This record gives sequence, structure tokens and C-alpha cells, in this order.
Amino acid sequence: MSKVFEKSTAFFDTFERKPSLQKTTHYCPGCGHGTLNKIIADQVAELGIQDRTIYVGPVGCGVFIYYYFEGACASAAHGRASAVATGISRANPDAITVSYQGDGDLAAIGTSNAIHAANRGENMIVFFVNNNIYGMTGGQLAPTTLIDQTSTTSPTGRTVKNDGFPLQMAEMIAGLEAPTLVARVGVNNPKNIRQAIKVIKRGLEIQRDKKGYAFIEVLSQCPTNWKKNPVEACEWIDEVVSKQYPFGVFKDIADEGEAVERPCERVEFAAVAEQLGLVDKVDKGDQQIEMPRDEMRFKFAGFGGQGILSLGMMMAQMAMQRDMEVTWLPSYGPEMRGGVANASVVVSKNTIGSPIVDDPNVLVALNRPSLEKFGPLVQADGLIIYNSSLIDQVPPDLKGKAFALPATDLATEAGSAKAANVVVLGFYAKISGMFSLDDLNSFLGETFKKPALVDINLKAVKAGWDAAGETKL
Ligand SMILES: Cc1ncc(C[n+]2csc(CCOP(=O)(O)OP(=O)(O)O)c2C)c(N)n1
Ligand code: SF4
Repeated sequence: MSKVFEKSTAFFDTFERKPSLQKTTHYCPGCGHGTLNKIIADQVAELGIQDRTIYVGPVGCGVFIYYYFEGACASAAHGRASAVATGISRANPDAITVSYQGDGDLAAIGTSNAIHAANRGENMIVFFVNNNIYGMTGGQLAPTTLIDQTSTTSPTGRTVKNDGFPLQMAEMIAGLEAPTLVARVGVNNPKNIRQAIKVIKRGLEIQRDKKGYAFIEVLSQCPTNWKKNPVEACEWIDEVVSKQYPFGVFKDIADEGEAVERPCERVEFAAVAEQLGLVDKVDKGDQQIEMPRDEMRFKFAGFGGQGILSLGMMMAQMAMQRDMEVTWLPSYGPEMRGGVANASVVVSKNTIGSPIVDDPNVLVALNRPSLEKFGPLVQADGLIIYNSSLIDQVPPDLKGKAFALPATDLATEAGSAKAANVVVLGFYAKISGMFSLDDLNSFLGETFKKPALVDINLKAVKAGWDAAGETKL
């Protein structure tokens, strides 16, 4: 039997990044986003451009496209996808840059970003998902909401007097000189889907040939917030929505123009810092500490509640007190629900280029999910300290040098399991030579105000220090 329908090869086979729904998407039944995702993936696969396609996702119901598309993906702040895509497109002239945005995202908060990217004729394709509403946040009025259409913020219906006219983005962008392709399509019935496939393929071909900016507005049904069932929602697009927003190709001048080349000169950070006069501004002071290397990039990770963010903060503060440059970047998200919390800390003798640590020199993993998640990022010359009180199995593919430290057990002996973070601080200070035991004691004495806590933490740090024995990096 021949297969007539299958998942696109431009999608992940299993949505590993989506913890709960490994096979299905998060979209509501009947939502136009799902159909559009499928068309884009199919066309990317068919054109053979998957390995150089970079998707920029919005804030809105399309936010999780990075769960589904097997390619490079970036997430932009609300409304900023066209601006982020501009940077990506300029820095990667051979990439196919896709900006995927909703109508709240593109036509409200991000209007200026979108219009200027279009006006510059950036090499990118923009999918503008117009479902007349803010979908993700529960159905508030968007600039594209129809006259008389109700929403949670226009319960008696949109009026021109109060909210202005529905914004015709495709027509506005078609009025600019630079864009190459501007069209509006639908994904609500087979006929419209066939046309959408044609136009989307054309838009992607334009990207492949570097022929400039393509804008494809997609009328997309949101059954959930329209309070219709999927069939009614699809019919409503034809009967009502498309009267305000007619389908069509408003502009296609790709065959007339030359390919747009925007070579991007790569500049090293040191050169930029020098140009900006930043290098000399770093006051190196006279008490800088010696470190295994001039810039140390730490990742501290564990369960929320294990004091992992505080451990990062302690490291950053102690280093700052010694005239080092530091950054501390916590990740607060999932730990609220018991996931992996982490803090990225950079300690440097010089100006720090970025607080993001995706290549840690040192990983502290207080629980097993942290070791599994971040362990593989540590290279062969890096160091991993893991909490052997809670981790009994070490992933086999670790490249970095791993130290087993029973941090929770040692902290419990010192008076509280919560001081496991301080045990690690003592251990690392000793093996790296970054801080003396006196430094640690005076810092902890200042940090913890209650005498009982000071006592526990001094014991914990000493336990970590002693556990290091004569080990040196
Ligand atoms: C700066 C900022 N402002 C507001 C929000 C809240 N917010 C999240 S999604 C969203 C609306 C998304 O609507 P739309 O772009 O139409 O996409 P849809 O969900 O309908 O696909 C808003 C206002 C936010 N996350 N960030
Ligand atoms: S709320 Fe609307 S736009 Fe969002 S996933 Fe559901 S149907 Fe789609």
C-alpha cells in the first residue's frame, strides 16, 4: 500500500524537547497553526533546504515551533522576531531565515520591527498568522480583530471609534518598495491549503535564491477563542474573515530582481571591545585572584530548593569582592515546578562578552537530571563536580573530568542538607585555589546573619574543603 500522508522529515520524528506530548503538538484541535507548520515543513523538506533553515519563533501560540521543526531555531521576545531574523539573516547570508509571528506579535507590539524589516527588504520569509485575536493569552482584541467581533477586551464587539479599523498588514507591506513577495492565504479548506502550499513554496524558493523579503499572511482559525467548533471556525474564515482580508498575491517581483547579497564581516569581540574603549576601563584592582584560566565559566544546576542559584551568587559575590569581573544569570523557569534550576556564572579578569554559559569549564550538578542535561556540554579540559549522595549513575558519555562529592551527606552531617551548596563551594575553592578557607569563612560569616546558620555553613564549607584532600586541578 502506498503512503499518501506522513510526517514531514523537516519535523522531529519524536518531539523530544516537548516533555509531555512527544508525538503530538500543543495546538488546540482545528487550529490553523498546526496545518501551517505542516505545510512549511513539507516545503522545506521538498526543496532540500532543511539543513540551512533557521526558524525564529514568536511569543504566542506559535512559540513552541522549536519543539517541532528539526532545524536551527531561535525564540524572540514578543514582537521582535523580524528584528532577530534580521540579525540571523545578516550573520548567515546562506541561511533560509524564517520569521513566524502571530497578529498580536507582528501587528501590535512588533509592528515597527516588522515594517522596517520589510522596508529594508531583508532576505527572510515572514509567516504572519492572522487569527484576529491574541490566542495564547485567552482571546484579547488584536489590531486584526474584525469590526463587531467580540473578544475578552471588547465584549460588546470591536468598534472603529474605539479601536480603529482592522489592520490590513499584507496590503500595507505590499505598498512598500522593497518586498519581493506579498500574499494572503488560508489554511481552512483543501482549496485554500493547495494555494497556500503554492505560495509558501514560492516564498521559500525566493529565500533559496536570495531574492529578498517575502511576507505571507495566513488567515488561521482559532476555534478556542472564537468559541466555535473546528468546522464552524473553518467556515467562518470563508464567510466572514476573508471578506475583510481577501486572499491573493498582492506582489511578486522576484523574477525581476537580482539576488540581494549582504556580506557580513565577522568581528572578534576583542576588536569590538578595543574600538569601544572597554579594555582599559576594566579596573583590575590589586587583589585579583588566580584562577585556572583567565575566564571561568560555571554552570550550577540542581533541583529548585537545593540552593543552586545562591551557590552561583556566592561564587559571583566572592569573586566581585576580589575585583574580578562577574556575571550571574539565573534560570528561574522550570524550577518552580521541580525541574532543573540553574545559574550561569562567569568570572573573568577582563570584560565579559556574554553571561550565557553553554560551554561550561566547571559544572556543578546537584541532582541527576542536571548532570544528564549539562554534563555533555563540558569538554575534555573541563571539570564536573556531581553530588554523589543523590546521583548513583553517571552518564557514560561525559568528556570532562568528574569528581564525586557526597555533598548532601556531608551537609547533613554539618547540620542541614540544605548546605550542600556550601559544601561544594568549599570543595571547589580548595581544588582550584581560588579562595582560602579564611576567605570562605569570613564571607559566610557576613552572608548568614543567624548564628546557628553561620555555624552550620562554616562546618559545611570545611567539610567540602577537607573532602578535597590534596586534590589540585
Ligand atoms: C512583552 C510582552 N508583552 C505581552 C506578553 C503577553 N503575551 C503573550 S502571547 C501574547 C499574544 C499573542 O497573540 P498573537 O501574536 O496573536 O499569537 P497567537 O497566540 O494568537 O498565535 C501576549 C500579549 C508577553 N509575553 N510579552
Ligand atoms: S488558542 Fe487558538 S491559536 Fe492558540 S493553539 Fe488554540 S486554537 Fe490555536
